[in-house]
Amino acid sequence: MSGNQWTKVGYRALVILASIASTSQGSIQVFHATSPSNNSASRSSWLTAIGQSPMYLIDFETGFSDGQDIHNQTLAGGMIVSGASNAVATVTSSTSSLGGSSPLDTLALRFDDDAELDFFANPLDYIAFYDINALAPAFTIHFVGGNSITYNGTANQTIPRFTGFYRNDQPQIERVTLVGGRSVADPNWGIDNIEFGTIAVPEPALSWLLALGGTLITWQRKRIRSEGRIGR
Ligand SMILES: [Ca+2]
Ligand SMILES: [Ca+2]
Repeated sequence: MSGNQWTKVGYRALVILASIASTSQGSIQVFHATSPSNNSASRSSWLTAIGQSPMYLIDFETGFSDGQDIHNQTLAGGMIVSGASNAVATVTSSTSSLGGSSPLDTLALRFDDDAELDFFANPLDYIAFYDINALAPAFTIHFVGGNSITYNGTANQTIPRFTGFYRNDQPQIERVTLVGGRSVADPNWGIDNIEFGTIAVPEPALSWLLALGGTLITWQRKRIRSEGRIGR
């Protein structure tokens, strides 16, 4: 190739790199295990993206009882699981009500026939679930301000599968709708280990105080120098 052709190749590579950078920056990030053996790696990538340990974990192990209906109850972090009028959101240890699959640890949340359940919480920066024996769950992420995106999970009828979301530079997440169950001819499924929270940003007042402190120190040093107390 001539020098001119190499220049064109280099330019195209730059354009491609720029487009990759812009797409990764401008949209929500989804971490979905491509196979159950990929759960741990997917969750690690999700943790790296959010940059912290999740603020809240609801794993249904402590403070819940087998058979407890949590539909419309307020859980840790203000989480409310809601849905259609016939919604069933019951804590279970039964593998038969999870299509033969086991909860993570002892207890999980069983959805049964529900076509749709909504997870409401205070606006969130990140949220993750393990779906259990779900044929093809669809996650719709609703952002503050009204926009939403839908992500279709892949079939997993055996081992729980991790799916995590990080809003990136999208508005905060105010609701997640999970659709599965009877609507995809899969009456037995559930979820476990809901992890969610917000990412703390520095308090404006604190940033302002730090800036003011820096200015005062600089001013004090200048004053001391001008008075000849240091630098001789
Ligand atoms: Ca559990
Ligand atoms: Ca199932």
